Amino acid sequence: MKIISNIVRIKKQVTAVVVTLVVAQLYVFVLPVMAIDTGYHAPTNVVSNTGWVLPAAAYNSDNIFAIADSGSDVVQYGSFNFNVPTGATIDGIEVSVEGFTFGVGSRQANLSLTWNGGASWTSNKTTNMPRLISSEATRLYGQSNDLWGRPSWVSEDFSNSNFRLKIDARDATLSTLNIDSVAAKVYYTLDTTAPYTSRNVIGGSTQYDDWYFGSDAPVINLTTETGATIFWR
Ligand SMILES: [Ca+2]
Ligand SMILES: [Ca+2]
Repeated sequence: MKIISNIVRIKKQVTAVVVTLVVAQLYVFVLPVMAIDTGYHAPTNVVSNTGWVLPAAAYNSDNIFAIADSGSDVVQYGSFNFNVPTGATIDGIEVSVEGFTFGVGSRQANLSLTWNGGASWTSNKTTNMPRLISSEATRLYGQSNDLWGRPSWVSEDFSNSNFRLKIDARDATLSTLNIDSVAAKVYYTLDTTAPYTSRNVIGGSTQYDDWYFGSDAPVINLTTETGATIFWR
């Protein structure tokens, strides 16, 4: 009896695990909002520069460095080529900096962002890049829920004409700030709640190419039962 009882108990546990997995999968599919990020985008333009040596070297991680080495070094990077969908809710912005500080002193920088072509700037975030005596490192500033002091952003703020990253490395010391690469990532949420459009499908296979998933435009083949209804915006 005890053996049978244990088997029954094990069966119940296995069933519970299977049910949990099925529920978890369904939850993913019916989630009403979609949290997404753009992935890291590197700048492709030096909009303005005072004092930095080789500022464009920060476009790529290749151990060729943009260098701040004097008292007036300020650079503005632009043209990140973001494609944030219109109407998305902006959740956060993250900036990645790869590099190190070197020499007498510890030159760091203030990072700030503009959303209107340089007319206004966010609050600063001060870097904490390591000294070369250890090694270079990639460090992150901002995160998935950090709006850099602004109450909100809109997708248009990330256009190439509006969005820039400023790196202000003015410092009186003899140390240098050496940056191998910079990049930025935008976290956003797509509104997948109403209003939806619905369509009754006659049946068979129907192809639609007007689905909207961020920057992609996938073609999705739908095969439905006669009488099924699909919803989209
Ligand atoms: Ca490197
Ligand atoms: Ca580089």
